Amino acid sequence: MEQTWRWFGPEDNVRLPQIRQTGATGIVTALHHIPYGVEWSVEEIEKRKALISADASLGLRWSVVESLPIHESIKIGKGDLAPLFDTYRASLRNLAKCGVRTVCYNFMPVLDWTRTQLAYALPGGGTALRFNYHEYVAFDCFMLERPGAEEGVSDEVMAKARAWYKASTEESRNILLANIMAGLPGAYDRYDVPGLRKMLALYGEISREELRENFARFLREVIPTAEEVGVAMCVHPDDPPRSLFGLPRIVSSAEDLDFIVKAVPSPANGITFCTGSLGAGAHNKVAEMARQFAPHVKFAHLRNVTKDPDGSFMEADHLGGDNDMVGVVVALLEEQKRRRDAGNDNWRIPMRPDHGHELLDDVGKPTHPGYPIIGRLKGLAELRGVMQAVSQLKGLPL
Ligand code: CS2
Ligand code: MN
Repeated sequence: MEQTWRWFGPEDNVRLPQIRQTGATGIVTALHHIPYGVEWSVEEIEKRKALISADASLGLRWSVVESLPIHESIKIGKGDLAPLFDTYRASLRNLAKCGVRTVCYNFMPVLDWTRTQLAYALPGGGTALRFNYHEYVAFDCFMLERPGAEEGVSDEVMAKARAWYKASTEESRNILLANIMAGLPGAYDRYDVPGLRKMLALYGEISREELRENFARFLREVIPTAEEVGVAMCVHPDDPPRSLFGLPRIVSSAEDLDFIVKAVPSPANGITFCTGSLGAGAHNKVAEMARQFAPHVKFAHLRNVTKDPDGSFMEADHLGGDNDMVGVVVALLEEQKRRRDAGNDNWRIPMRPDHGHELLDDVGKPTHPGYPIIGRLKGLAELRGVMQAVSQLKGLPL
């Protein structure tokens, strides 16, 4: 697999030579300064490419775009969408012209990944990201005051949520809001409570079927262009893989992935297999899903989670947690062999350690939540060991 590393661009505190030291050779990045819905010009793409290859001795290349964001209007499915589809297609053409051919994106309404706690203390020091279901419920019911928020919440969780809220201070409520908003990595849009209410109102009572249809429409609009110019689009799953704030999420299960790949069958209509996002849902068996969807996987995010029975979860060590990481690696390496044997030159799947813990010298350093260097370095090193062992024992190409 191609070992890659997410780099937020020139503003990232992690520098390219440091990335090389982790052993990664592929860079995963995006033009975060370009607002959603604006075309990525060849000039801007070339500028970023030039930064990545400025020091040829590092041997880095721009392997994957993460993300080329989809404008909310496309997800909502209202308004004059034609110019937005045009722009998206133009950006794909420009990326292809510059040789960047794997594009990750997501179709999560309003929020990207969502956590309630960014610095859960680990034994011996260091921190992890957590999603505490009762804190999410407290936010939804008592801060956002969303009508219907209490539906489906057990009495036990509701009691914990109420207790959290009762004991909260203005400061702890503000921290919770900021934590929930932190999952828009690289994006600078953050909502406050009234702003979030306004965004949710734009979606109104959108149903799962409507959101799915808006997604299928997006695929019908852009996949033929992606296929024509040789770009693989790969949708990132919802994190967590369940409805949030009353909004449906439609990239959360095997059934969802099946709907997506069948909506517009094409080699350009692929999946980002994110084990941490999918694995946060008790309904997802990630190794099984990796085997089922292997032919569609164009990019892999490898990390792990530990789930609690109430729906809370925490980001675990990359090889710890509830998900069968070795099983996923086996499935992906087998898929690589299948592609290579079928004569596909581009058989190697880019992978990256997704989030990592904040550890050692990283503690207290400003980074994008989830993206400290040492925790990701540790994750990558562990994953590299698994890949090497599986490859050697099963005779599969690395
Ligand atoms: C990422 C996602 O940090 C993360 O968990 O995997 O935020 C991902 O970048 C987007 O959802 C992709 O569009
Ligand atoms: Mn991910």
